[in-house]
Amino acid sequence: MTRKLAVALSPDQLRSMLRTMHMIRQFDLRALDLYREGAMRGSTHPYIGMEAVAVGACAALRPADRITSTHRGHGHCLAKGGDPRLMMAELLGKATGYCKGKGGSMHIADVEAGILGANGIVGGGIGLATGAALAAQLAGRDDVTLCFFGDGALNQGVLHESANLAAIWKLPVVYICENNQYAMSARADRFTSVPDPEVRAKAYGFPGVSCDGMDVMAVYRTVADAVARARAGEGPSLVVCVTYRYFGHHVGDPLNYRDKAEVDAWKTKDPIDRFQRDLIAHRVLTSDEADRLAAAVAQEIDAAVAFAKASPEPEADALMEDVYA
Ligand SMILES: Cc1ncc(C[n+]2csc(CCOP(=O)(O)OP(=O)(O)O)c2C)c(N)n1
Repeated sequence: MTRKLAVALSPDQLRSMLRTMHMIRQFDLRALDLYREGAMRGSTHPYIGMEAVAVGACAALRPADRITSTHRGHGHCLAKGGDPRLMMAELLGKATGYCKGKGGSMHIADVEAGILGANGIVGGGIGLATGAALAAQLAGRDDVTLCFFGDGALNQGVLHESANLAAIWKLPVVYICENNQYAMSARADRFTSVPDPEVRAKAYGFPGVSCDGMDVMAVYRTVADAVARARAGEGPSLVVCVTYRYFGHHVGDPLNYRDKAEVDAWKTKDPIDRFQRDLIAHRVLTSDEADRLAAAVAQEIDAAVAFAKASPEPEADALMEDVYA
């Protein structure tokens, strides 16, 4: 039996979501290669395995809506419409990158596209998202801000202060906790007081729900409800997406804190395979079309890497440009 698809989404939108999930996976696989071959400095935190969260959540948005992201931010950026060429150039520290090569993987932002920035500070996006929602409310706009953060950030004090204010002022923000089971090498059940952190929303007087973060349609439906509520002026929500990262915390993680059987068990729920199977079963695309779509994404990633590699380094004179407003 096939599972229900979201009626609110057209076949074109569903195909585009599958395409973006492939894009995120291939982008991050390539980022790992670039790091290992020495083309990239700093670090990279792969989003692989978690694609359904960013794509399902951003499918519930309008172009004028905003997001804040995390240190694991490539997926959020691509799901909100980020250009893989400018992202790849930023990873390689090139002048053509989103931040002219000064930000790198953890600071990609495109304010005009509503991507208010990745963030190296755990929980750093929470205050920004709440402020963006306040700005929208004060300006009388009806845009909504999605705030992505991890299960580790769930215990940062800024969430308490922000959630309380957002509740009092009924701000149009949706807090999306990506529970990928670990914060660095620590298991979420060892540092979070409750197994189902969505219950914490009750303390602020707004809804808290969890969903299967390996199922893009489940994420879409859950976040779409929260976004509709926020847009209608009814205030914030907390959505916990239960998911998993297939790779280490970052590219250099020795991964000595979890066993292969656990990883293999999560991979049987792979969000891309699952969505692709559902779309084929619902005749949204054929399996040949799915193969062609993945191949076209691979070409786009190749082109992004070629663009980044051929781009110039920033000039030394530009060092202080854009640093102070
Ligand atoms: C304020 C702050 N504390 C600690 C760190 C170091 N640090 C970087 S990522 C990370 C784990 C974050 O875990 P989580 O929020 O669950 O996100 P995930 O990496 O699982 O996506 C930590 C502790 C940091 N960058 N910022």
